[in-house]
Amino acid sequence: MTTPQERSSEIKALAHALGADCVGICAAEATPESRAFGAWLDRGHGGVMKYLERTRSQREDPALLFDGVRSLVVVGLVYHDASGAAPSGQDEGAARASRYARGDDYHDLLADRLRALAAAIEARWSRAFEWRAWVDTGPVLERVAAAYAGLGWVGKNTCLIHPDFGSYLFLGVLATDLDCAFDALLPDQCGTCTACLDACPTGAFTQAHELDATRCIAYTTIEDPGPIPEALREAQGEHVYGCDVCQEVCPWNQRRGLRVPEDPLGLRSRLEARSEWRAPELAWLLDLDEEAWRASTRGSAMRRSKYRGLMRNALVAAGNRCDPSLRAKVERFRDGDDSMLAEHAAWALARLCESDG
Ligand code: B12
Ligand code: SF4
Repeated sequence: MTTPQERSSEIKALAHALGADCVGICAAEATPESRAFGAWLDRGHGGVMKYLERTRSQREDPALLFDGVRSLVVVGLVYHDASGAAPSGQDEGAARASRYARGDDYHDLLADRLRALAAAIEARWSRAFEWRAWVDTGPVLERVAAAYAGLGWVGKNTCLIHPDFGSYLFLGVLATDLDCAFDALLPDQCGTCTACLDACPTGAFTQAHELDATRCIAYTTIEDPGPIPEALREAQGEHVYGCDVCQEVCPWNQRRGLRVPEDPLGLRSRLEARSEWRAPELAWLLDLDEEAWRASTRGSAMRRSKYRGLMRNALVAAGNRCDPSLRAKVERFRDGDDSMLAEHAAWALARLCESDG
């Protein structure tokens, strides 16, 4: 007869063997932080991300995930790339694409590991059990689950920070009906530091631990297919896909002792940046047609913005570059038949002209 403690230890060992860099287990139940999600939505901070609203009750209370659910096994996969965790020096002419999206799509990679974990658990105890595996897209607040599973603490930038690995860590959840022993919350180690809150280009934090997603560059450049609000365009700078600023400035991602775990299964190497995305040339981006975009984003999380969204983002970056040599590339969009891109191009051209004079 396996005790809950033994089961938890064995599940963790299996998860590590399958490539997880860290793993913890928490109860599938509501917490004060999961309950706070509804109020966040009611304040309008979720913007057009209607999928959050549709699964609101489950996000507020993981006991509603499915009948009989008891334990959430939360795994983390580190995605520091070869350049390390410190801010990447930007090459001349390069725009900025966030780290998480520069390599192969982490959703596929991690979801595959979670399915393998479920199969390994079934094999170990020779019986089927109820489970669901999610990476990002499931109706569960992964950071809250990760904190309760003892993987780290939720920083002021709202990211889950692991004490050894920092916050460049993908999360995935295997929800099960198994009876497990649970891990404990770790202490919050942000102290008095406010580097992330101070550095956010768009002022997206309403307070420590709370983000108005509609102001975040990850939202405006990826999640929202509509126009970038004019008031946020200048602050977007040269970010063309998401943003890492509130993580780059975090001392927990910069310190010397930051660990990059071994990669025996070659998972992390698949997350490493593809050469064209490490420091994407703005001129190259503006020249991309849809077919070339499709080729260079095959199997990448970068598909989410769609071609049109990436071009919109690149036009804003061009407007912020003030480089007259980009004019002809931007004019292509002003004269095209997509009215949203034409408007962004006109905005950029007005700023390119300013830099001429
Ligand atoms: C919607 C979403 C977004 C939105 C909103 C983010 C936000 N901060 O609210 C946008 C598009 C802006 C976004 C941006 C990014 N995202 Co995102 N996103 C999600 C998603 C799908 C849902 C998150 C959500 O529900 N947000 C609503 C708020 C209210 O929830 P929350 O952020 O989880 O906030 C909770 C905590 O702050 C917590 N909390 C606060 N204080 C305390 C204290 C304690 C003790 C505890 C326990 C909890 C706690 O309680 C809040 C809930 O009430 C998750 C995947 C998932 N299913 O969870 C990924 C996820 C959070 N994103 C992720 C990533 C990588 C990013 C980006 C780095 C991508 C990028 N480079 O562009 C940025 C980071 C920006 C930032 N500072 O958050 C990772 C985070 C990994 C990590 N180590 O934290 C996740 C988990 C995806 C994954 N599977 O790996 N994202
Ligand atoms: S990802 Fe960038 S825009 Fe979003 S909260 Fe962090 S610093 Fe601000």
